[in-house]
Amino acid sequence: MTITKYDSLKETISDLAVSGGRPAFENGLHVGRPNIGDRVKFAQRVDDILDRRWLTNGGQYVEEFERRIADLLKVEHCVAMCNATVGLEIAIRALGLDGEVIVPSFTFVATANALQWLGITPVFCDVDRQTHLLDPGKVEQLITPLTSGIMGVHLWGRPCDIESLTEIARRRGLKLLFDSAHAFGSSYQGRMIGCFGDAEVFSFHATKFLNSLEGGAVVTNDAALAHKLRLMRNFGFSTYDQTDSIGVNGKMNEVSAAMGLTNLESMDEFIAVNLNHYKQYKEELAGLEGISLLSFDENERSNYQYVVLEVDEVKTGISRDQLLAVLHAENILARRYFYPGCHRMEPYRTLYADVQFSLPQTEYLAEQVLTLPTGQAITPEIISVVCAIIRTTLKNAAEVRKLLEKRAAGVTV
Ligand code: T4K
Repeated sequence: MTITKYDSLKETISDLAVSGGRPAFENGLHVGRPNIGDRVKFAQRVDDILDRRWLTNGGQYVEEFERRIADLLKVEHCVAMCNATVGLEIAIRALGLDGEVIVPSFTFVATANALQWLGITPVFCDVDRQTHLLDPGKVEQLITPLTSGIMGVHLWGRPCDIESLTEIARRRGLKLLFDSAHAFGSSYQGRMIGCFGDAEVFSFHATKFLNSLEGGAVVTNDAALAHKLRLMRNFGFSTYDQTDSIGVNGKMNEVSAAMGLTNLESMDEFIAVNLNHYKQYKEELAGLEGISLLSFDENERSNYQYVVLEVDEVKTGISRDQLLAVLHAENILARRYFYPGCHRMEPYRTLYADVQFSLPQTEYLAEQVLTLPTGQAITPEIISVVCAIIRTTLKNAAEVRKLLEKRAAGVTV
């Protein structure tokens, strides 16, 4: 990654690419660049797969990947999937969810899509402004006779209020499923995420800190559910040529499992890198009025895979979107995950047009949050430049704002 300006930054507006300066990076600096473990080990595994000509359907690497995950998380059953979206769909179906399921809107759209795809109504619940996670008090208010379950999302790898959600689900006779796509390697009250609710679903997509190229897994302590998940993942086959139930193709292939296994061996290293990056961002952005970095509970394990910034426009003098425009001009491709919230995306915007009024915290956060690059592909030097650009922007907020507003109004500047 070529950095074009570092020593020369004087924190004046002319330094910024939005005002005609050179972009800080020659190429796009992405959020979600994959972490890659030992390439030699991966290549050996791929060779072995090719030599044995066993590419998918009950392969030995998938079985090993499942075993290793179950051991690591101390959960009874792990069922690897081709991705987390299909994992969610299979888990939802295997749990027998129907009618309405309560979910946050402040999440990746796959969470809601998995329900809607199966003809289940995602009932959008607001989140807590501090934690960004499902607000259990509000969950309770949304339960109706049609509600069959609650789906919590451990957004950014930070666990939901599992204790309260478990209590509500038990008391109201509801299923509890967790979309744990972000939370592999995180813990809650000292236990690894994966042991909670009726089941939890992980993503090992390329952009996750631990990837299997594409991939996912459903984990559960319920043996009967695990059996169902395995059948549904493989068209419903219970024997060589007989199906027991309806199923789809949700299988993980052997090359994905080889990548997952290889990356599992470097998992601690990836987390250490993320943690160092997180600490550096925190230190270099400290004291900037109106900018706050989402924190993690230091008594728990976290994967630190998302660096989440909240931009308070009133205090900074510049909106999140204006800061984003500045960063993009520098080739820093920060993302506004999870803007605008599922409820403002189709088909939900049309189907549930009024729901926005009951989601004030989601609406607020969707306008404030920005995620910054981290992971193995990022270096301390890169972070220093990203932070210098943010500091420069805030220091010159009024001027930058004026410039961007004029440009938006079509005035040549
Ligand atoms: N639930 C939650 C809460 C989730 O966040 C997700 C997925 C799911 C469920 C479903 O999991 P999967 O079915 O995917 O296993 C990306 C990912 O595709 C998605 O997996 C992830 N969450 C979501 C948060 O991010 P996009 O639409 O932002 O992807 P895209 O193509 O814009 O890529 C993101 C960035 O990563 C880009 O800046 C480019 C960079 N990138 C991406 C890939 C694939 C790379 O540098 N290399 C790569 O190979 O959804």
